[in-house]
Amino acid sequence: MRRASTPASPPPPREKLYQAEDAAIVGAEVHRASAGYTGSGYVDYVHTSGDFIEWNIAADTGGTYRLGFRYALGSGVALTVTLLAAD
Ligand SMILES: [Ca+2]
Repeated sequence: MRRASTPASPPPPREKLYQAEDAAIVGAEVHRASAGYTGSGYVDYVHTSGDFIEWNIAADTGGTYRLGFRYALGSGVALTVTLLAAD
């Protein structure tokens, strides 16, 4: 008797964590005063405009990847942030 094969489940997603303080930082500053950050600090936008963080990420293979983005904002402060992705 031949048994039906079970389709192989996809491999679990591989996760990589990219810290802001390790990226290219323009205008902003690395700080450590506020608790709750991961890595060796966090990047604080200190100017009203023009500050940015740039990660250069090389994927192992082509395909679709999911991106998560974690940030915090101090109370009483409004900040508009734009997240851009390019290939
Ligand atoms: Ca960090």
